[in-house]
Amino acid sequence: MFKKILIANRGEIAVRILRACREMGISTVAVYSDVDRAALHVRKSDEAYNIGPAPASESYLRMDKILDIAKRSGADAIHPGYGFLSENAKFAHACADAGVKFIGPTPHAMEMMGSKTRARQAMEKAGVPLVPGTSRALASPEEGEQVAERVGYPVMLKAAAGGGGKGMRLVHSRHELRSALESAQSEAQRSFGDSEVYIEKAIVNPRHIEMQVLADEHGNTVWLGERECSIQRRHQKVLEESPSPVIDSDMRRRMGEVAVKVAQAANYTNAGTVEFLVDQHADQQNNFYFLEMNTRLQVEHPVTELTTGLDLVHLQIRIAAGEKLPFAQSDVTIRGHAIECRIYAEDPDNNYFPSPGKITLLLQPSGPGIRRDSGMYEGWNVPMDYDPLLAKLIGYASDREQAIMRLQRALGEYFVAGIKTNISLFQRILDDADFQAGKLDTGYLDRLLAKSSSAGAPLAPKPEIEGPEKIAAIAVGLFAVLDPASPVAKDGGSAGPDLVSSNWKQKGRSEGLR
Ligand code: MV4
Repeated sequence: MFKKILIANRGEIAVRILRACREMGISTVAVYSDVDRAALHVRKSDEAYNIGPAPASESYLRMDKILDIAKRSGADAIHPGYGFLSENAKFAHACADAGVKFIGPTPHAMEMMGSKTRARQAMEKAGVPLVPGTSRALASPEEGEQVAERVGYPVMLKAAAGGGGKGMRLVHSRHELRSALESAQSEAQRSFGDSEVYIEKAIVNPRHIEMQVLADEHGNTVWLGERECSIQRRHQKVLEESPSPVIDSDMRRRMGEVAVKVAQAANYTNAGTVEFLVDQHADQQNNFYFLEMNTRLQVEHPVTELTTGLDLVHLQIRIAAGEKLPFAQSDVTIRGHAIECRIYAEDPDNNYFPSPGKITLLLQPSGPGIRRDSGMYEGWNVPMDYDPLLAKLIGYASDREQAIMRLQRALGEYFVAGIKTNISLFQRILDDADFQAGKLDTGYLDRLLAKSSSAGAPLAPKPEIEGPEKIAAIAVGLFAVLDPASPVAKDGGSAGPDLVSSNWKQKGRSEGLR
């Protein structure tokens, strides 16, 4: 087993990985940028090293600096978390060259899944169900028109190097195709340095459902159940749950077996997620199609941990250390229901733009069936330089209804002052009749948000805390700000929460106007 692991990440996921290491008796090395000197992951690690200025390109994305710290600190493995270098095949290669184990799949598997056309070719060969379309770059608009006639409009143009929605174009008819192809190709070139674009039949209002897999380095691969990820906005997931309200045990098994087939066709090792689009037919059985495979631990992994009782980070580390999976597919049982809310530093009254600043008061939920994975603490300054995910609040219970009730209760206990958060959005989703009925697809959240804005004035946000508790919380916050001995009073305290760094807000605005 490894003695020391370097965590090449920040925020809640770095804390999550630190916890697993602590439980396993492995010492930890944190890395941090200039603005993260006081971050929670730095405080909780055994050793921490500065890796440069705030921009990720000068710190968390610097392979050379991170590998240098790994050598200097004597780390024998690196956990990349999600984002940053987690799906970078070059980095996985460089780790191997430096004699440090990369906790994740091989560079080969990462490369295959990084190219959506290569992945489609391999999966087609393996007999995995794909959305009808091409598995090669479109050579001309004429070829695009031919394929579109064959599979039927609407069609989706996608960048081979893409994923996550970038370089994607929905095309409704023949006369739109040529210009959509040109703009998709130039966006793909600008974003990825690769203009390759392919075509798929567009599934209208699909569900986005993904399957967790785990594979050891001895040829054993298992599936661990699905996560329903349809509630998202601008390709950013907001709430995920497991199991999906629309999948029965037969479809789950078929999807799980296809996901294992995908992993095996890629010679996949460690934790991975196979994404599917599920189309909805009122009259017939739902079809599912392979979309892409994410070659990392995902943000929403806790819902799978709760429904399977497994610790995915422990298992990732054990697999990377060369151990065999300690269980077989027949040992995996899925029990209960888990729902995750991604708590972001965002302003619900300002189109969910990022809202950085100092957390002046923080009251956090706990209690039965509640898990909280968080990277924030009272007095911490949320920087504007990274993804504004603050914490994940996960509700777990024996069934979906009770998981919803527990989350509603826990969200009411959350009190974050000094910055804006999207906590009120989750109260709305969990209170919504369509959500409660499990009527979800990838258009759900936009419809929910459109409902309140078309009703004129925005809905009054539900206060997180009511009555005397709220007054007490505000008083505590005021005293904290007024007390010169309080860490909260040191800087930004007198400026007030609404005057803190508008830099990020401006950045958010300019990106929103893109
Ligand atoms: C699609 C699709 C419909 N038909 N492909 C968006 C992100 C990228 N990973 C794939 N995406 C989609 N691909 C076909 N053939 C609809 C989407 C899509 C989507 C997928 C998952 C979650 C949210 C989404 C929101 C809009 C579009």
